[in-house]
Amino acid sequence: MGKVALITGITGQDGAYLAEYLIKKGYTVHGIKRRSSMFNTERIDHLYQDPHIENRNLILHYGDLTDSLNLTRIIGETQPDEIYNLAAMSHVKVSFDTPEYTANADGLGVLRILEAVRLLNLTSKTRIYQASTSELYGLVQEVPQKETTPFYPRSPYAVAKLYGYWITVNYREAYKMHASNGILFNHESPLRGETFVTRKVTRAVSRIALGMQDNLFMGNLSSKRDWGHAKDYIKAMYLILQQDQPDDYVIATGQTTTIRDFITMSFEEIGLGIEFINKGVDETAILREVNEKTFKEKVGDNYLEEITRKIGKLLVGVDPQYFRPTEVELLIGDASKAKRQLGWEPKYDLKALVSDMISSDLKLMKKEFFLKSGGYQVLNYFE
Ligand code: NAP
Ligand code: F7E
Repeated sequence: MGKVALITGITGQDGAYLAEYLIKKGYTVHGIKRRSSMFNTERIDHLYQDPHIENRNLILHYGDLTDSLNLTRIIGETQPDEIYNLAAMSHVKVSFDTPEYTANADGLGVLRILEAVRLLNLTSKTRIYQASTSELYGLVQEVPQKETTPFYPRSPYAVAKLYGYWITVNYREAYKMHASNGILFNHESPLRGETFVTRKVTRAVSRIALGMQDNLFMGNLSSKRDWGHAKDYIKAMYLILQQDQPDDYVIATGQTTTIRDFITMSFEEIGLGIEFINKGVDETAILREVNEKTFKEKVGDNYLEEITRKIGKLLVGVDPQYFRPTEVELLIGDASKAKRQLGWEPKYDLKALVSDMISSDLKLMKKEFFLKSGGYQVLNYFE
């Protein structure tokens, strides 16, 4: 019999990669999914199995981190060996607009899971992974940040996650539960939500290349992030729960990059050279050159003429609506402990991550472009 895992947030970026990873390892995976007016299972559709299939290895349950009765019932019914608590209102900027809900889901939600495991007498069976975050370091007190660096959260999201972090440590100490925190630094992928900065950029760069959009407006271009690939980071989650002893680990690449440089790298990936000029809210980026060979190879001959006409034009501007009331200016993690104790090592560097995201978004945008233009009419014609 393989192990049983329960993943909250299975419809999210990490949940989708982790579900696939665990199923490949022979797990039966139960996932908690919020009810919404549409399916919202795009990221896991390739793993979905009809409920009439015997011995399914992916089973979805409706649930919500704000509903303790429902969480307790699902945990009781599924009796998981491992719980990965990935569900959260995960957008830092949005947490300033929905602070109470964020505290409820991201803070109290963690307590609901820990307490359900305790009340169901599963403390010696069920191991728990809590999705903690580098946002806990906020106004950083040390560079680079490691497990012993003091926290200084800078958003309602980070403050809620601070409660989640400490309640996990408390249940571990009070009830001897195998409950661990992964303090993960930013991790991205083609499955990243469209409003996080990396995906916003790779989508926009792809659309600009295809002539679907003229330019892109951003917030703080100077903040620095330590970006890894989600595919590498979900492996660390798994490794954390395979240890004999529960513990807390920083997961990071140890490299940090400004948003500005991430944008430059993304345009470079398809052969477009941009230059940033001016400062503050007046900062813009202009298209300076097109490397025809790279552009043709990555995007296609058809789009070359139009992009060449954009040389000298504005591609990136700043819009203060994307600024945050309090910003996290710098994050860079030291994952030595995870490397040493878990044997964790990331495979992707930032260049490989950008390349993966751009190539995926170019494919997606070409499909959208096709459907919105002639392709749509052709499809209609056959309906
Ligand atoms: P994500 O793509 O935003 O996914 C979040 C998941 O949580 C989605 O499945 C979402 O469901 C679900 N969810 C939100 N509120 C819920 C609620 N009240 N009840 C049940 N489910 C709820 O986030 P991610 O990037 O995969 O991140 C996974 C976890 O790691 C999150 O806890 C995040 O805060 C944390 N984290 C992320 C990073 C990162 O860089 N990605 C770094 C450190 C920590 P819907 O699909 O219905 O919205
Ligand atoms: O912002 C700046 C923004 O929203 C990164 C979540 O997964 O990682 C994520 O939180 C930086 C910030 O991620 C735009 O001000 C500039 O400095 O991609 P982000 P985040 O806030 O770091 C942590 C580890 C988590 O735990 C969270 O769940 O980019 N920025 N211009 C912008 N950010 C966005 N979203 N949009 C912009 O236009």
